[in-house]
Amino acid sequence: MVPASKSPVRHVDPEVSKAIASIADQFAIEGEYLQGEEIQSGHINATYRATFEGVNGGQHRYILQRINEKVFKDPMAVMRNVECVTRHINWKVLRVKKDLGGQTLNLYPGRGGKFWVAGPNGGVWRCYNCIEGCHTYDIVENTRQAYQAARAFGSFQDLVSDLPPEEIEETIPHFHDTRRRYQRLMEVAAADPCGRAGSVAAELDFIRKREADVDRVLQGLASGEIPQRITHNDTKINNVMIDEETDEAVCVIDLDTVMPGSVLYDFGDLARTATSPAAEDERDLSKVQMRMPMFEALVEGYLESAQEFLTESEVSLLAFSCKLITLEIGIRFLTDHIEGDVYFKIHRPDHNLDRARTQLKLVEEIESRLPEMEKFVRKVWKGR
Ligand code: GN1
Ligand code: MG
Repeated sequence: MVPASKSPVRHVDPEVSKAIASIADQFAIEGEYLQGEEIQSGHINATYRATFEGVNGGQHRYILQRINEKVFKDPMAVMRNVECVTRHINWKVLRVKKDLGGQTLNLYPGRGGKFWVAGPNGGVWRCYNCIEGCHTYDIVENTRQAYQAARAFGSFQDLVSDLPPEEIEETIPHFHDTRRRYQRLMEVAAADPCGRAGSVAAELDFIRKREADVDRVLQGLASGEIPQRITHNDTKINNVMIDEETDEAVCVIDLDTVMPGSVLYDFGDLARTATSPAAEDERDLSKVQMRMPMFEALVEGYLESAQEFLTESEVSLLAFSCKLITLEIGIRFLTDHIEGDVYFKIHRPDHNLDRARTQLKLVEEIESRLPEMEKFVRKVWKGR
């Protein structure tokens, strides 16, 4: 049995399999289609893995993904960014970082000469190579995975650091604008379109008490104290492929939100998803914890690859960023619950509420450990 820590992959029924085959047919990939599976861990796009038998008998796997156009209002801008980022990373890995010879993400050309094709019912589909010999994890199993994932996201930030900013479009404006996220939650709660706000009064209250936190990084960005950089912006632990034998991080995936931002959001979101032993939607809140050994491994891995470019002001907010981003994602899940589940995919009733509660519990856990976390960051930073 696949342990719960690994992201689930599901068999699909014959009709869906046929649809996957016909989308795959439109991309320049070799061989005969054998089967399709659904990769279920993302909350936004629809993602499938297709297995093909090549002409000389070997099997090759590909990732087919439909961009969610409700979330990404301009899918072409997403594709332009992804093309630019994958090309740049491929160049840099080969010509600058000569040591990183591992697997990288590549788009396959499609019928019509673009890196995307239109689906039968509309929609924009693209095809990536499958990073082989790897898994993604929804829950970190050991400190090596945490260290490796953090080091990989630091390297990723380094790889994209010299992309021309004018080439990168803002695919979702104000993505990590925590003040706007906060305000939007309060507006939605006041409008209460589905009659759900009354039952989440305690959660709303919890968030109101932390209102001052939402401006801290934004103010630093506005004053220039915190540099704006090109960042990943969706650094969940399951967005890094980890070698199933060595636990080495091989490749960062999910490039749709690569945009100008702050490295703090990237580090914070990784800590949100890598420190707790509980799933993002765990209902038993007693399982939600901030595991210090995991946090420490993240700090060590991240500083290993990012210390060259990080500034003092960024490092001083690393621990706080874990609280901030967890609060932000809690706000977003709660907003979506009150609005009637219009943004994140759900798989059961009150799924977004469960996710929001898990985040808020983690915020509390992080708060109780924050001095310890800050002390550890300072120690590693000074000792480097
Ligand atoms: C979404 O697609 P996925 O699952 O990697 C979301 C992130 C959230 C995350 C919460 C474009 O990411 O911002 O942090 O869910 N992506 C978008 O799990 O909104
Ligand atoms: Mg993802």
